[in-house]
Amino acid sequence: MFDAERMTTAMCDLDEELVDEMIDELMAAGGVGAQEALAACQAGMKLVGDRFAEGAYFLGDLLFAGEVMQNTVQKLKPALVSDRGESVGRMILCTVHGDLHDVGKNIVRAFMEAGGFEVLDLGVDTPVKTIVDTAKAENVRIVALSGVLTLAIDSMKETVDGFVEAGIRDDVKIIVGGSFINEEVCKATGADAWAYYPQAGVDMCLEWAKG
Ligand code: B12
Repeated sequence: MFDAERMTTAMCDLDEELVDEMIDELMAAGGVGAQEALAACQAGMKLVGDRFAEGAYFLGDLLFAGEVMQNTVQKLKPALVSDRGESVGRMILCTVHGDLHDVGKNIVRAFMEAGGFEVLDLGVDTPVKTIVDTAKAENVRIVALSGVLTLAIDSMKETVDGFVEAGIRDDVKIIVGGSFINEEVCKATGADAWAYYPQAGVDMCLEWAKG
């Protein structure tokens, strides 16, 4: 049976070898428990962040943790998401300006693509103007914003305001997501919805895509 606690500890200790070994073993056995493994890795990343905040880890450790997590997600991907094979529409996804974190965004992208969306991924630290201009130029009606820094709340609000100023707020649906997002934060940003779990985000966007 998959040992979630061991996985969390391995991720938190940045024991790349053990993380790889456990994920390879799980995938070789058919990928059963992939969702649980992802959650265990995320819990490990949270502890990495705590160690950084306490001064026990440094920026290089965060970077390395990000790489290990990205690799892990790539390996788990086939077991996490199943491709619908049909396009349900296009959407914009990005990390908001001031925020360079993209591990979570990339996981969301994988889920959105598996849900049938063609994702215009604008990357990280994305200026409001880029998002609004792309939505206009590409006639995209669904926008998903990611962020994990506290300052991302302001950036999300500025992005929503950017759509208001451009006179197209009513033409788009905006969903925000990230580690600190909740109902209250969502309201403060002026977004239409929020989600923590990528699949919940997909379900919301699928509703919107139906029109
Ligand atoms: C790895 C990491 C980094 C890496 C990022 C590498 C990369 N390619 O992304 C690097 C080294 C670049 C980094 C830099 C910094 N970091 Co950093 N980082 C982390 C760490 C340890 C893990 C983040 C992560 O990848 N988590 C795993 C993913 C899978 O989880 P997730 O991002 O939450 O995403 C999930 C959900 O939130 C959701 N989701 C995410 N987006 C969306 C969007 C939608 C639409 C939906 C539906 C869902 C959704 O789905 C995802 C999958 O389940 C966190 C710790 C933490 N607690 O988060 C700190 C953390 C976020 N970092 C922090 C800090 C302070 C920094 C720096 C300021 C450090 C510095 N002194 O320079 C810089 C900021 C750089 C910048 N301007 O962005 C703080 C933030 C504090 C705050 N309140 O703002 C944290 C919390 C660490 C801490 N405890 O102090 N970091």
